[in-house]
Order: sequence, then structure tokens, then C-alpha cells
Amino acid sequence: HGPSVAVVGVTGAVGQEFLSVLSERNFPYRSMKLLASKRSAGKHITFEGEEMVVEELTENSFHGIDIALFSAGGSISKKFGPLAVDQGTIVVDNSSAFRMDEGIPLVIPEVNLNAMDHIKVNNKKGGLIANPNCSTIICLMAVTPLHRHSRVKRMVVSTYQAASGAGAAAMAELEQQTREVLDGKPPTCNIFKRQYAFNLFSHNSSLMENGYNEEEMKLVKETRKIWNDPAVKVTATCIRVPVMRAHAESINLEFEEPLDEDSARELLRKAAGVVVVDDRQANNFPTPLEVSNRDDVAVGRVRRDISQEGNKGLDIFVCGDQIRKGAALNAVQIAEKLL
Ligand code: 2RA
Repeated sequence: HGPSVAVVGVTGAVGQEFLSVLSERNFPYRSMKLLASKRSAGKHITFEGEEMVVEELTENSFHGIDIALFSAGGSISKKFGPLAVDQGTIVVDNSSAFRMDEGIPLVIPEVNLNAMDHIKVNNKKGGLIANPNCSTIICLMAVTPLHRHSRVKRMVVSTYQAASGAGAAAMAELEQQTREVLDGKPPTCNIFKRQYAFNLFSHNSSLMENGYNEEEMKLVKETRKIWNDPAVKVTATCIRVPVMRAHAESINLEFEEPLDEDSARELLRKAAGVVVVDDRQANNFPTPLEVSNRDDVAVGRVRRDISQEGNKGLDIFVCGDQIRKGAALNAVQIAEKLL
């Protein structure tokens, strides 16, 4: 009697993670439909011990579907998301297509679940909920517990983003380039048009008029929407680094009221979906490798910002799995809240 579920973009890195997370969390689906482009239709995928055939995504794919998880790019979401909603499906969209639309909930369940509490499967009417960008999710999972205790006036974020954010092909190219460079061969540069292995570069999203790139502006705008706080000051610098699947973020915070580092650490220890890794004696702090394939976001390097007055500033360092909590897990957690 559970919901009928469809996964759109099932052959991509996030699509594959949707299936893993749905299975690991025993999501109570009544039926499962795997959807992808014409190019991928016909492929066989084993899911929960059953061999399933990937179907081509069409306008008729959503008849009788209660929940559809989308991760197939913004144009597919724009074309098929509203069609699915019109047929009574609730869409959880991992693309950026609708995130900033008025009236569309942009949700991290641990942070702002109330933004979606009017959408339920048994309401028997469609809806769309947007999954925030991965770097936003990872950042706000760590900062929100602090923000709830003492409002953040200003946040400065420097991200170190994994290859997975650019898709499975980018992960494959990073591995290929690393081998080529070590073998003294010229690196194959199809995805980023430059060497990625043993290098890092400004995020590959488009540059805006103000000199920020799209990824940085997502952090600014999505934070304000998720916190429902249009006045919070945010700036970001997003960098692509040669790491496979977990993002790292250095975050500087200015609070309205004093918040000391011990209180901050205590708030983080109590926060859902967060683990504190902050061992100065052992010089042990979060790393992308250690959060990879894990649900929790890891936070460390919690310290008073010595450049700010009155104990109103903190620096922290955060790592989170981009494919998991940064995309697939967050979307499945949203779907769980629809039941
Ligand atoms: C990135 N945030 O890491 C994007 C993925 N959606 O490039």
C-alpha cells in the first residue's frame, strides 16, 4: 500500500545513489519505475535483487506515480516536472530548475521541514519540492544549528568541490588523467578542457555580471530562502578540486549575539545529521575521504574568529558526501516526509 515511485535520470551518479538509498532505508514503495533518456532505455539494472529494465522517459511516464525523484538536469525537470505534477505526482527535483521559484519549497529536512508540510502523498494531488544544491546542503547542515541559537549576520564560504558534482564522467576523467599524468602522458581533457589531476580551478559554472559564478550565487540565494532570511549576508568562492565524491567547505561566521566555540561544538554534537570531528591533539579534522559514502556531514576546526570582536565570530570546516547528503539522501529524506 506504499507509494508508487519513479526515478528519473536513473543511470546517472545521483540516480544510482537514489536506488541505493531507497533500498538501504527500506523506503516503503509499492512499485518502482526506472526512467532515463532514449539513449539509456533498455538497459538492465538490478535493484533489490530484481533485474529491471530502464524505460524511456516520456510524457506518459507518470500515470499512477505518487512520487518521482528527478536528477536528469534542469531542462528535463522543466519539461517533465510540471507534466508529472499535473498528473498528481509529487516531484522531488534535484536540479536547480525550480529552486528559487516563489511557492516552491526548497528543503533540507533537518533544517526547514515546515516548508513542505502541506505536501503529502495522501493529499492525492501533485506538487514539486526542490532539493537544494549540494554545497548549500552541506554548508547549512553545519551552520543552521548555530544560526538557530544566534542569528548569523554574515557567512563567508570557500568550497573545495569534488568531481562528482560534475557527474560520473568527470569522476572517470579525473581517474584517467591521474593515471596519464603519472605515466608521463598528456592528460585527456574532455570535461573541463584543462588538466584537473594535481590541479584545482574556479568552479566550472557560468560567470555572472558581478563576477560570481552560478554555484556561488546558489549558495547566497538558497541560504536566504531556506532560512527565510533575505537579509543574511553571504559570500562564497567555489573551487573544483581533484577529490572524487565529497565536498569540503571552510566557513567563516559572524553572529548577532556572542557564541563561543564550546557552545558551538555542543550545539553541533546535538544536531541531527552532523558528526563533530574536532581533535586538536591528534590534528584530526574532517576529510572528504572519511565522509564519502556516509550520511552525516562532519564538522571540525571550530574556533573563535580572532579577527572579530566580542566572541561573535567563528570559523569551522565542513565535509559532506556530495552524491549522498548533497543530493540523493536529502531527496529520499524529503520523500520519506511525504508519507
Ligand atoms: C557541483 N553543485 O558540485 C554542483 C553539482 N550539482 O558542481
